[in-house]
Amino acid sequence: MNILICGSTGVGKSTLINAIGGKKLAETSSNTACTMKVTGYQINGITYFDTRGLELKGSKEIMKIIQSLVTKKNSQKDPNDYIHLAYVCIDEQSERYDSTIESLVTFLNKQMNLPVIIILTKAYFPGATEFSGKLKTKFPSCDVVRVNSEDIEFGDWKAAKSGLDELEKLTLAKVPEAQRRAYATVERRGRGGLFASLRQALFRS
Ligand SMILES: Nc1nc2c(ncn2[C@@H]2O[C@H](COP(=O)(O)OP(=O)(O)OP(=O)(O)O)[C@@H](O)[C@H]2O)c(=O)[nH]1
Ligand SMILES: [Mg+2]
Repeated sequence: MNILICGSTGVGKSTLINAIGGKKLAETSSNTACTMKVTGYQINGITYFDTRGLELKGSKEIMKIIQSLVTKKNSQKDPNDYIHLAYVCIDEQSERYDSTIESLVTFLNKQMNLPVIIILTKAYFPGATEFSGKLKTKFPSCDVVRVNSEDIEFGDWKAAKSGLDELEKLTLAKVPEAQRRAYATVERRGRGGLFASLRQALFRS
């Protein structure tokens, strides 16, 4: 299973990978754009692809890189090599997403037929669910989960890591759908081979 992780710069894509892996795998930075090229990290049988963040300047160029990566991967013969699921990260504290993020979600979910989980990172405050509610309404075909990937403290105030168990459960629940969609993409390209009709029957949703 391959998962693509994308979103704006500094939202916490690499920090999320480190939280999932339980150790420092990817470089992170609190003040500059950090991840510059796509890197795959294997954690418990899943490959997570960390990508360069969409920056205000140059977001179109980075968007193109992500689009061509997914298009290339999902044109391969073997559906096991596809990107099967996308995590689109949005910083909950910013309470905003721009039109590039909207286009990215549409590209992944509609054009590439991938299940998309929108991850609200830096979700420090358990009761603050207004923004996630807005996103659920805006992107009804995506799941939305709130995650705090790192413990944080500021004076007397503390927020512990949270949401990672929920993300794991949600990801597990998405596996059959992700597989079905990958096979459906192969079918559409006419590369179904001998068992094409069997697959069609099995995976018809
Ligand atoms: N407490 C807390 N800090 C976070 C979280 N996500 C990211 N951070 C912090 O935010 C900063 C940026 O995180 P990165 O993981 O480097 O962000 P990125 O999305 O990979 O950024 P680029 O590689 O530049 O695109 C780091 O200082 C992290 O420690 C989170 O969920 N909780
Ligand atoms: Mg990064």
